[in-house]
Amino acid sequence: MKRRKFIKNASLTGVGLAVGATITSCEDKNSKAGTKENKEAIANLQGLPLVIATWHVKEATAKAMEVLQSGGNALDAVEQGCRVEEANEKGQSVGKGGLPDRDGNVTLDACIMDKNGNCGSVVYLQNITHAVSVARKVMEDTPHVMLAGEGAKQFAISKGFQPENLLTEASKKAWEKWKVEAKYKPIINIENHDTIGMLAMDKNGDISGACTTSGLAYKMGGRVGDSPIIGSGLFVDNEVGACVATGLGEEVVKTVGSFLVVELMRQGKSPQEACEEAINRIVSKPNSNYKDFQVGYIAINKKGETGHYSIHEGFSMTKFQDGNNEQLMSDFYHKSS
Ligand code: SD4
Repeated sequence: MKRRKFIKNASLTGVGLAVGATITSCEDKNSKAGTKENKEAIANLQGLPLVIATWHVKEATAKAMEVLQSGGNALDAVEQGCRVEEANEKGQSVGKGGLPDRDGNVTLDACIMDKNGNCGSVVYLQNITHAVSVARKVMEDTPHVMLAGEGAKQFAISKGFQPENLLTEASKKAWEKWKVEAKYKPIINIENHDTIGMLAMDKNGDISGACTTSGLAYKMGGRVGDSPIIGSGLFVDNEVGACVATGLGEEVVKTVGSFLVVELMRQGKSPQEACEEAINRIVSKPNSNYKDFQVGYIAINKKGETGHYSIHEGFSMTKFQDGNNEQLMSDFYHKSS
């Protein structure tokens, strides 16, 4: 990963408030959220719209920003932004071209969540590139939250998605090489990673999020990670903020990571503090082998402040705000080898 610059700690440039405007703090949110005063404060926010995403995905954030600038809402933005990476065959941890499981099957996990707390998710989806859009259809067109495997695929086809082979030649070759030794060891940090989690705040101050991945390379057949699990891979509470996770999903699920980050922000922590605390929960577990795996979080609060933090060096967040689309290297927990 090319490290243009190391921007330590949180991005402190939250959404600016117009003179005289006040905004409900996380601490007293319960009493004021949804009030006329709060709505007026949000209407005065500057620095919107705003998009953040895991890893170095400037084309995806640019697409999301384009949607927002042309009047689209945060939900449309995160869906469209994630689709860019799903369609990118070079990205080997999401959508088409994703690395397969140990049996050679590419299986996708994705979810999406809107400002009203509605959500949709697909797990173990095969042969459909745009898992995030199928997740949105689950949210909008079914009474369910989650569809899995063949049911998810048939639902997608019934909605007009075209089945296709997602295993590209490059990913097939990588899998064949892996099969020679067939050692299963989660990779600690993947350079130029592209499993994508995205959060957007539109001009009205409303937040939505999405997450899409082909999961861990060479995972066991049937394995599902954190990414499609609401509260683990993604959580949005439009009155507080939102969080999305990346890295070793099993560890995120065990601590319900994204929900934890949002609840910490509800209690008054900044997005940066909340991400750091959620990483601390993982690394401070008894007998944690955190030296062997990576987890990263990005978060946004209702003031438009953002945070990002990981266990190991190498994680980054892409942020698009006020015309700047930039990759920000994350601070990290494990400083010495
Ligand atoms: C998973 N969390 O399936 C995903 C993979 C990922 O960075 O995000 N890798 O566990």
